[in-house]
Amino acid sequence: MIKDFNDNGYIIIPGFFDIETQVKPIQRGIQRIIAMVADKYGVDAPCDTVELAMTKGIMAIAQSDRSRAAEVYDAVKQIPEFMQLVSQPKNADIFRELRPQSDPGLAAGGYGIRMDFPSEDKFRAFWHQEFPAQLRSPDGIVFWTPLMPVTSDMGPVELCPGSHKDGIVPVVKDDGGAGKTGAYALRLHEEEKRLAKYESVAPLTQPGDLILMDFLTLHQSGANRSDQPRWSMQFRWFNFNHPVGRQIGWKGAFAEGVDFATVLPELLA
Ligand SMILES: O=C(O)CCC(=O)C(=O)O
Ligand SMILES: [Fe+2]
Repeated sequence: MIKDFNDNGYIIIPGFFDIETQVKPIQRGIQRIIAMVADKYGVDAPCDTVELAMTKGIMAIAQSDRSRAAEVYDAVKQIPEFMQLVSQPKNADIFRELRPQSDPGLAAGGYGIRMDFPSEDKFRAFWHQEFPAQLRSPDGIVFWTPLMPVTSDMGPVELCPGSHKDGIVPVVKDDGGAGKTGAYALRLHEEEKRLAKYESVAPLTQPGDLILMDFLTLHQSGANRSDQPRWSMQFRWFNFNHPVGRQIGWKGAFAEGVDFATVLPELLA
């Protein structure tokens, strides 16, 4: 797996997290928050089971008023069991295995729970590398794991195997005509030309499965064309013991209100 990670810039570890003790408590927390938000706004949202709340329930809230779904989005990342999964010692262990001699750090503000709604493009992440969007250190690793089974019509995350080997790619700012802001408004410099060099994969994953991605691997959000949100958790670990990390004082980017271009202007094409 270490070799695969180094060759391809990503690996998938099936069943890395325990469903009963790690995933279900988060799902139940999400169910409770969805029920509370529905109740607050008087939305008739089915929430009797985790499954209902995370499909029809959240859809009913979003359809009543999209900003109410944003309230759920901001709340769910504060579920204690989510923070426990993000910071569990096993994550540091695997980081150290993939980055020998590293001193692992956990990126502040670099963790969250995505709800990718059907046919919504504003929050879709176009092809990108994690480093400009998150900074901290270039040898960071994205941890990505679904909260509901991901099917192909839900637009699984897409990656370009091997693309990390070409190093840091400069970016340009572009809101995609969709009012995108922050990290969502970055595009790769000469995107088409760069992407043409690679194959892409769109792995299907189940709760418990973990995708680990190098901070330099090109990836993007797929397009959700199903009738329910794609739910996933992501968080980032990085290496304190990296010269560029030390140079920039392990600064973060958008997640802490910092424009990466003020930290590393050379990242802007
Ligand atoms: O899940 C997605 O759509 C995008 C995820 C992503 O870019 C990340 O986790 O870094
Ligand atoms: Fe990303």
